[in-house]
Amino acid sequence: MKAIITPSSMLNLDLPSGFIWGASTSSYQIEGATNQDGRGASVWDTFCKMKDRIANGQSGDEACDHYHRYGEDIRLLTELGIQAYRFSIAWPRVLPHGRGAPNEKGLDFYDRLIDGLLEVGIDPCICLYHWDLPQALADLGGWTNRDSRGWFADYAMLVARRYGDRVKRWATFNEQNVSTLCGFQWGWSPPLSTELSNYYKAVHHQNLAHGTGIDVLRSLVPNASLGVIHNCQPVFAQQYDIDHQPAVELMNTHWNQIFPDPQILGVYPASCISDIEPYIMAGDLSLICRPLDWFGLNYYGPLWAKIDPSCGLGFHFGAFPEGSRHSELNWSVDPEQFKQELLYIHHRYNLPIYVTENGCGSEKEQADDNGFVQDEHRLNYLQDHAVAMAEAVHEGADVRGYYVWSLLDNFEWNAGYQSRFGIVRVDFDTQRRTPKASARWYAELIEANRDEY
Ligand code: IFM
Repeated sequence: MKAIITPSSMLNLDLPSGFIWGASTSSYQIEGATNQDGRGASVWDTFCKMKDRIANGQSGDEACDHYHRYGEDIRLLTELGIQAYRFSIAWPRVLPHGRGAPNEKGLDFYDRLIDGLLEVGIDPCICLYHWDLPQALADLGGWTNRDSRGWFADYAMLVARRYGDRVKRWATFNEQNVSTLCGFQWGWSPPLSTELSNYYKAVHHQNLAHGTGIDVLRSLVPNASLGVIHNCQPVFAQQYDIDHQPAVELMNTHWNQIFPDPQILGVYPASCISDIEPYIMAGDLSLICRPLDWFGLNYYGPLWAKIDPSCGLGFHFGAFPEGSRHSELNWSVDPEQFKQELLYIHHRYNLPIYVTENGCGSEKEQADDNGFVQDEHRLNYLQDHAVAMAEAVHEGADVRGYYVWSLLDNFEWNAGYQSRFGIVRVDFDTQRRTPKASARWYAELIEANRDEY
């Protein structure tokens, strides 16, 4: 193993040539303009209108107003020296009813964004689905309807034809585990279902949509680099309590494996196959398991699992051991586990890895009179994880790039605007953007480790 590198602001990580440094965002969390230029409603627009679902009754209606301020956001990316930018397309902005007539003004918006990025040499990476399903499709059963595979394929075709001449890096889905567990099992997010049959249908149909989406992108985007983004974390029994050990296997199946295993290995985990079998038709696995160019890993920290008979799958999030490292949001923090996870994903799936999200949230940070935030906690988190990633690379993990979550403070789903993940502060009254200490640090890190590719 190569020696590492005392943490300092000018950290030299000794990464392979061609390594890219990026930032990630998602459509509903930053765009705003939910009622403008013909955009249709998404399930999150509907959900945010429900009473007591989102902290302080907030919504993504305005968010970071990125729809109008994308030019300023591209300038920010440039000032920070960021080489690659991952964003998602809002499906209902380009297809207001989810299928049928496209919305030219919505398509134009992403043209402007992509062209603006390319003009300043930033590599765009499009994620097709970051949870904002068109409400019109949800009204037809959404992901519980097997037709969702075809809806997704048609949407992928529309945007691949439109942007595939300029955008080469594409992902089908972001964190299918989170959206299906929270939406179809734990009743936290749309469509608020807790029925097991709906959960298994949604899982299988999203897997089918992924495989079909990959085929569509492969056939329409010349020189495409295609992947999928998964939130995989190491799992331990709550507070290392042996009684909760059975929850670890459950969480590994449903959080970590139920999507990547069929997509990359061509099989569902043995522990859930009998539950999902009723929804599998002949040929489905070969539709799901399509060749990929990379694995997108979103890593935040270890998960602690507990047995919970009150929910259908029988497990839930448990508590981390007292006194262990955690963020201001009480998320478990352990950079060594990041290194282990990268090595594990490398060996299990044997694909180049991009870290497509890594970041640290807070509900406590305060800006000074100039809007500046001295976010030491985030800076330390990012630095420790950058070192852990480099160690994983030096031990053999094929990691090709890193995208911080997130460029901007944004709409953090059920937590509204009270949880902030940005390296750039957004004042939501004025929409003023101010890079935080972590953004300055990230810019220095990129400068010290950049490779022109
Ligand atoms: O904000 C989310 C993002 O949408 C998906 N990954 C985790 C982030 C932080 O919670």
